[in-house]
Amino acid sequence: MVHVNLVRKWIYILLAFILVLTVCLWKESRKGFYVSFKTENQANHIQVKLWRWDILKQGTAQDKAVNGTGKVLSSINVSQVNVAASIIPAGSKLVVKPNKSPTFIKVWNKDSSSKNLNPRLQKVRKNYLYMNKYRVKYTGPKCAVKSSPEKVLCQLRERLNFGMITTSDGPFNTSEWESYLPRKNISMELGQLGRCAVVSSAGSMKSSHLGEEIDSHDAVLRFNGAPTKGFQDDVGKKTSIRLVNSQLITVEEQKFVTDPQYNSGTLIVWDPAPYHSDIYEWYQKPDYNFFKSYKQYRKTYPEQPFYILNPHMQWQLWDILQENSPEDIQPNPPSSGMLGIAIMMNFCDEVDVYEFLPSKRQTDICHYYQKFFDQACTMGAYHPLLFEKNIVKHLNRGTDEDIYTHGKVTLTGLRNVHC
Ligand code: NCC
Repeated sequence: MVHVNLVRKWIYILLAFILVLTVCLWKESRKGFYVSFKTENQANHIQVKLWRWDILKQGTAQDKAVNGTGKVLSSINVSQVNVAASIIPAGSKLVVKPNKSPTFIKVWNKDSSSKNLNPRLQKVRKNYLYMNKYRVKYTGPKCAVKSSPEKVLCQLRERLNFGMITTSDGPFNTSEWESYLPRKNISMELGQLGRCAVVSSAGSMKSSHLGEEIDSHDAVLRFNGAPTKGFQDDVGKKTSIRLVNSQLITVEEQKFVTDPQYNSGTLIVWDPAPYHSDIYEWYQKPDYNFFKSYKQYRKTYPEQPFYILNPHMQWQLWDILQENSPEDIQPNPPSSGMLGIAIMMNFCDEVDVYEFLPSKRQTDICHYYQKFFDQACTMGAYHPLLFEKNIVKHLNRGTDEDIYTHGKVTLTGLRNVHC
């Protein structure tokens, strides 16, 4: 009897021991550990907690993360490229744990390729390459690897002419044009700006609650018909500059002249021109003949500064995009978004760009102010948007977390760049 009790006692002790061991092991397996890795942004080392089960799934990801040997382009949709895609094997999960709850971070990959576009957009890009409407004859270098961010900033600073059309530009040298074109130089008009915001029109601006943050900037640039009224909470209400394309002011001429949303701030219009053509050639055959509505607007609102962007700038910028892309980019001018970013980099000390690189709110809804779905708005069809976004990601001084949560990138003003 004594013997049986002893055995029973030992069995209980053993069971208790196994239970404690199981609990300990379970607790241990829940603990993450830190792996410091470099994001694409050289300036940022972020502490990322890789959960052990992820590491177990992906083998020696920790080593790969640290020494960078796991460099792959993720096979997932480019718009959903994982922040870790360049350092952790495709398909693996990166868990960032700044607080308690793990979250997936997905941000734009600066090496996104046209292969990541959906088949329709790949076809559209090929068609534009074939059409070559603006007779692009690019003879400069095409870099398999982008130049360093510092070098790209120097290319922007040294090669872009941010001038607006004046009466000294060939066909505009008439008394009639003299009465329409603003007398004041745009640099004088805007002055030296400190912190600036560029607000993309993307659907992902919706529900962002970024309005207050955007309005806290010294100057805010918006595009085309992007409204603020009714959307203040998400996009703010300040408009210092509005960059419009010639299509908007020609096709929607009536609205452009009568809609009061265009009346605030400085207006700049741009029109696609033949590749590095002279101003005479462009003037005779603009993409959209916007001169009539420009004049009409100027007559109606003579006090509002309204400039015409010198068409040389679009192709100077395009050349830099092409030079820093390993594949052929659409031979069409950069989007208003990219032109506006470059313009603000010229006038401001620092530029925060919102939702040009999609945040966690990414959606196929084209604009925050319309219910229209098309992936082309984010990934590009006519404009080489994909390649523009690659460069902007490359130049970002902010964190990947800022992109993920606010769709925000921070760029250096060109006057602060020393080449
Ligand atoms: O759509 P759009 O651009 O006016 O948008 C302004 C800039 O915001 C960025 N954007 C927009 C939507 C989105 N989902 N992601 C983004 O990153 C882009 O950088 C974009 O340039 C243009 O560039 O001028 C464009 O203009 C429209 C249209 O002409 C105007 O809205 C006026 O109606 C073009 N759409 C069409 O022609 C149908 C668009 O291709 C480019």
